[in-house]
Amino acid sequence: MGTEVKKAICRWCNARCRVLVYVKDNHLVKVEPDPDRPTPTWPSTKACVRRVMAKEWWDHPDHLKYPLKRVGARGEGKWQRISWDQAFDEIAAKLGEIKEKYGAECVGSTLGTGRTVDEYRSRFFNLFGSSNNCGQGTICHGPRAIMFKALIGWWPYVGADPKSKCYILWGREPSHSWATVWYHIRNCKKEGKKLIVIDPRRDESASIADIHLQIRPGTDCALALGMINVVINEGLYDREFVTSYCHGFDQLKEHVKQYPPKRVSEITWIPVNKIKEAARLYATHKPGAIIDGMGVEHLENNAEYIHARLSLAAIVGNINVPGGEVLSGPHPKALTANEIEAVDLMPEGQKKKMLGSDRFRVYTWPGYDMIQENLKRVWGKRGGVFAFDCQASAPLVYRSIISGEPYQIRALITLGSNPMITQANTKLVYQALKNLDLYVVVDFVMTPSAELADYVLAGASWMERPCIWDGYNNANYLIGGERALPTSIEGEYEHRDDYQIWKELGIRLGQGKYWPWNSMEEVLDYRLEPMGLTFDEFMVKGGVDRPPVDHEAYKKKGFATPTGKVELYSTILERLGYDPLPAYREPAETPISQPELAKEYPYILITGGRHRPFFHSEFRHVDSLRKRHPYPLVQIHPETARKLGIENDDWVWIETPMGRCRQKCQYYDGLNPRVIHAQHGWWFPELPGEEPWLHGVWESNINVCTNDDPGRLNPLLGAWPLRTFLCKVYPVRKTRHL
Ligand SMILES: Nc1nc2c(c(=O)[nH]1)N[C@H]1C(S)=C(S)[C@@H](COP(=O)(O)OP(=O)(O)OC[C@H]3O[C@@H](n4cnc5c(=O)[nH]c(N)nc54)[C@H](O)[C@@H]3O)O[C@H]1N2
Ligand SMILES: Nc1nc2c(c(=O)[nH]1)N[C@H]1C(S)=C(S)[C@@H](COP(=O)(O)OP(=O)(O)OC[C@H]3O[C@@H](n4cnc5c(=O)[nH]c(N)nc54)[C@H](O)[C@@H]3O)O[C@H]1N2
Ligand code: SF4
Ligand SMILES: [Mo]
Repeated sequence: MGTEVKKAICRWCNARCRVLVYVKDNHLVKVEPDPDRPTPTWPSTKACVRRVMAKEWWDHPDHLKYPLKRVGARGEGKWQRISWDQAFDEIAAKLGEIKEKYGAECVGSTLGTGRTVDEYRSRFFNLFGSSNNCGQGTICHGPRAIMFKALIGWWPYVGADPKSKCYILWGREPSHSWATVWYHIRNCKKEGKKLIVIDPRRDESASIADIHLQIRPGTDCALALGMINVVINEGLYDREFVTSYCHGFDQLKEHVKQYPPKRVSEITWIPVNKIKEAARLYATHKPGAIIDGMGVEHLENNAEYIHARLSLAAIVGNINVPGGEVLSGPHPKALTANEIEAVDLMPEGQKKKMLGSDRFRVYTWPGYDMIQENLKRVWGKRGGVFAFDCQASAPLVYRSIISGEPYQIRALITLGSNPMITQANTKLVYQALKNLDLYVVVDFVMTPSAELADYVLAGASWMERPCIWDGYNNANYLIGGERALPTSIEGEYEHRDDYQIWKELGIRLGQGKYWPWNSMEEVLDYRLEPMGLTFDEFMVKGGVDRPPVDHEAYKKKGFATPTGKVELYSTILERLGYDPLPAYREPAETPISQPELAKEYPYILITGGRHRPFFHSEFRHVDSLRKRHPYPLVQIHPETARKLGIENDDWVWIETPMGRCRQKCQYYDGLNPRVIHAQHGWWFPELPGEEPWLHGVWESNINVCTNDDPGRLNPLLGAWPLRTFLCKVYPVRKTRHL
C-alpha cells in the first residue's frame, strides 16, 4: 500500500483544526494542515507545534500499547499486560456486582475537557442507571452553556465573528488559549474595530486593547452589573429589543441601582471613568460580542456573572444580530449527540440520586429537565450533550467516596481526564481514588491518575476514530473527520476507541440491544441518514455542512424560555428556588472577606492562565515541546518579588491554607502587585510513577493549593473556584532535585 491521506479533525486542542493525516502501510507519517478545508483554522494549524510533533508523540515509548492490570498494591507501579476481553470481562463483572449490591449510582465517571466522544459514555451510563458523571464541564463551558440555555434558550457557541464591531475579551486570553480567535481579533484591530479586555493581567490581548480593565480577581459579576447600570442610566440600551423581547427589564433596572460605578469601582479596583468608558464603547459600537473564558467561569460567582453579562448583551441589542451573539439552534437534519445519548432511558428514580441535584439545581437534573423542555418546544431538539450539561458536582463525588455520604461511590471510570492534576484539591482527589473498589483509567500515557488505577486501558486517539463535530451540539454546523489509523495492529499495539469501550462494557451488562452499530462509522451513518448521506459520502463532499442561521427566528418562534423572551428576570431560577436576578458575592477567600487570614496569606492567587505549547496536563513527556517550556512558571510582580527576596527564575513556594507547591518565578509587571498567577497542569513524567512520587504530582501541581470546599461551590451549578485564593510566596532553598 502506498501513502494515503486521510481528512481528520485534530483534537489536541480546542481549535479542532481540519488536518490531513499521511499514512503509509497503516503507519503514521505526518499531520499537515488541510488546504481544502482551510477556514477558520488555517493560520493556527500551519503554525502549530503540536501538529508538527505528531509522529514523535505517536512513537513515544510512553505511549500505551495494551491494556494493563495492576498486580501490586494500588500505586505501587506494578502492571501486567492483559487482553481487552479480560479487561472488559473483569471490569463489567465488578460494575455489575456493585450495581447489584449497592445500586447503580455507586458507579461514576470523570470527564475531561471534552475531547473524547462523550455521547457514548452518556449512553452507557443512562442505560446502566447512574447519573454520577462529573468533571470539567461544571467549570468549563458548562456554566455558560446551561445559564444561556436557561435565560435565552440556546447557547451561542461563540467564536469570533468578522462582522462584530466591538469585542469584549472577558477573562479570556486567546493569544495563549485559542489561536484562531487570536488571529481574528488581531485582524479586526487592524481594521479599526474596538477591543475591550477585562483581565487582572496585561497580556497580549490587553496590550492591543482600546480599553483594558485590570479587574480585581473574582469581582466580574459586580463589574457586569455596574456596566448595566451605566447603560441604563445613560439611555444606551435598545428600547425596542428590551420592550418586545426581554422579560424583567424594570426589575433589572431597579436591581442595578445597587451597583453604581462608584461602588463597583471600590469592589473591582477599576477606576470609575474606565467602567463608564467601557460600558459606553460596548453599547455604542454594535454589533458586538462578548467572548468570555475561564477567568470568569472559574469563579465562585460564575453563574451570576454569566447572567449579568448576558443581560448586558441583551439590553444593548447584541443578541441574534449578525456579528453579535447568535443562537444557531441545532443542526436541522443530522441526529445530534443528544439524540443518541438515550437520556430518556435513565430511570426517574436514579436521576434523583445524582450527587448535588438537591443543592445545585441548575446544572443537575431539576434544571436540565426544566430547561430542555423549552429548547425542545422551540428548536425541536434538546441542546448540548447531556454528559456536559448535567453533571454531578465533582467535589461531592470525591467526598462521597471517602465519607460514604449520602452513599458511597465505589467505582469510577476516568476517560480523557487527569483528575490528580486538573481537579481542584488534589489531596482530596488522591484520598478518594485510593479508597475506590474499582478505578479504571483510559488514557494514552501513565498519568498520575492512571498510576492509582486498577486497570489502565490504552485509548484510541483522534487519529484512530472518525467524528462529526457540532460544538457539543450547540452549533448548527457539522464538520467531519475520518479515521486515519487502525485502532490496533497485531503484534504492534491494541487500542480501543470510545465507542468500542462503552459498547463492550454495555454488552456485558445486558445493554446489547442498545448497541446495534458495529463501529463508530456505522453510528455516524445512522446520524447522517436524515441528510440522505452516509458518513463516507459526507466526507467525499468535503466533510463540512454549514446551514444558514435564521437571525429572525426568535421573532416568529420566540426564545426557548418559559416566557418566550430573554429572561433578564429568570422564571426558571425563580422556580428552582434561586434569586431570579444576578447578585455579586464577595469570594470566600479575599483580603476583604478574610482579613485575618490575609495577614498570613497576603496575596490573591489566580491559576491556570493558558500557556503554550502544553494543553492542560498533556504533552509534558514530549521532548520537543518540553524543551520549549521546561518548567512551571509563576508570575509575580517584580516589586512584590524583590520585597520577598525572590529573583527572576528562582524556584518559589506558593502556599495557601490547603497546601503548597513550587514553581519558577517569572517577573511579570502586567499584574497588580497584590496578585500572583501560577500555571496549572504540571507533573513530571520523567519522575518515578510509583508512590510517593506519582510522577511528581506533589511538586508543582497548583491544585494542591486550590480549595473545593462545598460551602464555596457555586449554589446554582456546584462549580468549584480555580481562581481567587489567598496565598503567600517565598523562595525555595536550593536543592539538588529539579
Ligand atoms: N488550577 C486549575 N485547574 C484547572 C484549570 C485551571 O485553569 N486552573 N483549568 C480547568 C479546565 S478549563 C479544564 S477543561 C480542565 C482539563 O482537565 P482534563 O481534561 O482532566 O485535562 P487534560 O490534561 O487535558 O487531561 C486529559 C487526559 O486525557 C487524555 N486524553 C486526551 N485525549 C484523549 C482521548 O481522546 N481519549 C482518551 N482516552 N484520553 C484522552 C490525556 O492524555 C490526558 O491525560 O482542567 C481544569 N483544571
Ligand atoms: N495552550 C493551551 N490552550 C488551551 C488550553 C490549554 O491548556 N493550553 N486549554 C483549553 C481549555 S479546556 C480552555 S477552557 C481554554 C481556556 O482559555 P481562556 O478562557 O483564555 O482561559 P485562561 O487562559 O485560563 O484565562 C484567561 C484569562 O483569565 C484571566 N483571569 C484570571 N482570573 C480572572 C478574574 O477573576 N477575572 C477575569 N476577568 N479574568 C481573570 C487570566 O489572567 C487569563 O489571562 O483554553 C483552551 N486552550
Ligand atoms: S493542536 Fe494544533 S493542529 Fe491540533 S487542533 Fe490545536 S492548533 Fe489545531
Ligand atoms: Mo477547559
